[in-house]
Amino acid sequence: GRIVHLADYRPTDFVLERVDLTFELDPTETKVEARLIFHRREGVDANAPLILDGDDLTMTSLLFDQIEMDPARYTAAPESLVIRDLPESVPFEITVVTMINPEANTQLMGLYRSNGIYCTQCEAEGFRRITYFPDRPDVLAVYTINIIADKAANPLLLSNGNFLGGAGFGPDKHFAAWFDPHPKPSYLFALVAGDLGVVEDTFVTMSEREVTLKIYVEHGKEPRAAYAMDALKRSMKWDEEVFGREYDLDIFMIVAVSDFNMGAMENKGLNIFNDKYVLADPETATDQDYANIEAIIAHEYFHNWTGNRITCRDWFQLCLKEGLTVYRDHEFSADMRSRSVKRIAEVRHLRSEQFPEDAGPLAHPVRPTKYREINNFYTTTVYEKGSEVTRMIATILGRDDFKKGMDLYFERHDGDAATVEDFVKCFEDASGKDLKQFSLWYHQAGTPQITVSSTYDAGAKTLSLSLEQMVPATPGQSAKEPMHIPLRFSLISENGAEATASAISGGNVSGDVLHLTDRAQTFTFTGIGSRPVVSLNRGFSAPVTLHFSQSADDLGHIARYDSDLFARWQAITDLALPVLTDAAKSAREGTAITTSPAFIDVLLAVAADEALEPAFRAQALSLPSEADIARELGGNNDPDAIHAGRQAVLSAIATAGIEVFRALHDAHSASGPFTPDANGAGKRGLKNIALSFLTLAENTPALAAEAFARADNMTDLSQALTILAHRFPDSTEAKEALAAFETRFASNALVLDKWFSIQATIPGAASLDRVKALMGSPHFAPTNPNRVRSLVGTFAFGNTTGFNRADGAAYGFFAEQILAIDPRNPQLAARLLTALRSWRLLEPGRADKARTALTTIEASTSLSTDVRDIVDRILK
Ligand code: B3K
Ligand code: ZN
Repeated sequence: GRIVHLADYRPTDFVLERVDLTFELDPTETKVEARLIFHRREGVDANAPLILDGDDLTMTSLLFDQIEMDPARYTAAPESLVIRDLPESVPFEITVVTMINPEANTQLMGLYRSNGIYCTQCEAEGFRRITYFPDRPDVLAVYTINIIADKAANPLLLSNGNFLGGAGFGPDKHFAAWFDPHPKPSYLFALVAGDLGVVEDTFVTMSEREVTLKIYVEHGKEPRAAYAMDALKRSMKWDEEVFGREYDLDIFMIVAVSDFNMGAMENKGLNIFNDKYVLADPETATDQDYANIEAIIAHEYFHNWTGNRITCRDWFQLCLKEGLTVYRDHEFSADMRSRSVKRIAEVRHLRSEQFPEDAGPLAHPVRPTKYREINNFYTTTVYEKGSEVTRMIATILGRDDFKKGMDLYFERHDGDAATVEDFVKCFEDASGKDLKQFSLWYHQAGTPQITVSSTYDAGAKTLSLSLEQMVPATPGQSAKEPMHIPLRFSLISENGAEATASAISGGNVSGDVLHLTDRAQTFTFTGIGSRPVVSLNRGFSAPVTLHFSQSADDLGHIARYDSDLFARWQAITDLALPVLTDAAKSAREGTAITTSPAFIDVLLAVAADEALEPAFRAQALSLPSEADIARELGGNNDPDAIHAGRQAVLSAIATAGIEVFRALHDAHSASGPFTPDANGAGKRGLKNIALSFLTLAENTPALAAEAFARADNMTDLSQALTILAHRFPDSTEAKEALAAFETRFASNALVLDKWFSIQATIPGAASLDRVKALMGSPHFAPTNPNRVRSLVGTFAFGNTTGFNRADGAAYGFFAEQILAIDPRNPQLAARLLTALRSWRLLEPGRADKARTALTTIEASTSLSTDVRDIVDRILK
């Protein structure tokens, strides 16, 4: 594939006015007739041909204004259709018929079949696998869809918009017609046909219109869609209340399918979901599953305004819909659950996924300027960092001006294919603030590093805070400009109160936000009576890394007294990291591992503090991950030493806190009837982490085996199984529990994904053989993305010691898997391959072996553009 540049953007030569599609569905020979009405855009050369995109298409007929087209006037190839000699100004109609094979579509892009259900995935460029089309997001049109299919096998025929009508068609077939009045780009087209069960409800909008809500799932699974329906209704209400956005069709449908490349897709009025993010009940779904379902249902629903009503001009603007919509779903979940705990989880995720991306060979700006394969740009940078950039706009503008800016955006750009500049301009116009320097967040890749030091002058009663920012070099961007970084802060006095300053100099501080805009700046606060503790980047107001050597006493003070729970959690993390990196170094050198008693004291005090919500305490007790420690160490890393060091620290905490953990475990064990809300989840979270520490302290599988036997919900059951399998993999208890779990859930593929993942993440070199053996399990299916991700993906992304075993055998296995998956499903293969993106941070022996595996992949002559793009960039 060639490289696409943002700078080359120009509008199409022809304007598409209408789209009428007729599908005659057949598992292997589906006929698609597309009637497209175009006119030449004003000012375009009268000789310019019409160029339509295709991907692997076979055309069987082409009409011009209903008459067969002279073959001299067009060139049809699998990847394009070029038509010449077209009218200079009058509209004309092209009717093109293509034949496609949904059954053979293993890429899961375009029209395919999943478990006997016809479904589509068109974002980003899947529509061109259905028919020839100007397949780009700035071509908006009104669609009418006719679907003809065998009636017995496909009682259900769905597409976007409102249902127009249906009838019988010949002896065995029937048809349905749908009309979507909202102009949309082709990537939002959807079609579903098959036989599914349905859960139905209604929602009355703020202007009192009744909307029919339908969630389609496999027959028999209807009860497991209840939570998704509840989340949908809460999302609709929240978007009205918080963003003033009302739904705009008579019906909103969600269809759950079992073969899907990602989480879900926001097709207008007809969202298609990976069934993993729809189906839930206490017996089969964990608290994390419930939280994910709530967030993803909301995310796709919110796209109706941020993505669909206002779409992207081109794919470089992807963060315009994704970053903004992630921000919206984060805010929704924060309102539905605990705001601080949600923020902690977001930041953990950002640090473990986005920071490594931004620091490695795949780093790119939130708004990239070039791509080779757009599907490789649905990244955590575009999504999560994009959300953080939106959050910073809200921080800089304040609540009211942010709301005005959003309202202006909806008013000014409804019906548009917009750009990031359009978006930012709305906030500038609404607030009168200049966001020019701030916009660098969209253009400069890399996580800003901020070095901080503070000096208190008791005589002068001043506190000086010196900050210096550095944005690291990233691929294609060696020199960076200073950014506008909004840092929420507080000065906490000895008694825990917030200190106030009489005057501030050296930079712009508004309210509790300090605006760092120069490369280096010293802010001086006067009138400070005693030395305060500085709490900086509260709530993680900016996605940066702080280098601020605060004393353990100061961090302990924040951990105990800060009124911002996020800052308390951050202080605990800052206390933990040096302990964990020291432990890793000791493990590497073979010297004794010591843990700071002061750190353990703070941690146990937080754990036992009944004034703090359980979910917060559970977060505090979940120490930084092995990947976090690796990032902190910064290079030449030995995953075995990191693991051993971390385990030693966990054991020391467990031993010191055994009574605390026993009390927590017992207090929350009889939790009463299951509720999936944040409160119930928080209690289970705390109980289960207490169980894992207790198990460490006692070093026997007995407690976890008991918990496994007693569990009445999937969270407790899978946690107990994880403890058994990860800590005592060879014990009878672990083996029996794994076997019991497999038997009990033999017919539930989504639950067995947990069984695969738990086993794939058992630490140690032996896990490679386990993963290989599991690939032979009758429950495994190499063509199903969820199965592949839960086994191979979890192993590569989540098992640092197993995947990085010193002999490099797992890298070799991984390369084989990538090469086997790629011909079937390039998107899946490319996504998995990013697991090797941080290979350069490994110690030389492992790095060498990882490079060999990558070179093997690179040497293949038949790679997809997707995998070629990733492997080339990772190796560069
Ligand atoms: N917009 C889709 C993602 C499409 C990915 C295409 N490779 C889901 C979402 O972000 O809501
Ligand atoms: Zn999205």
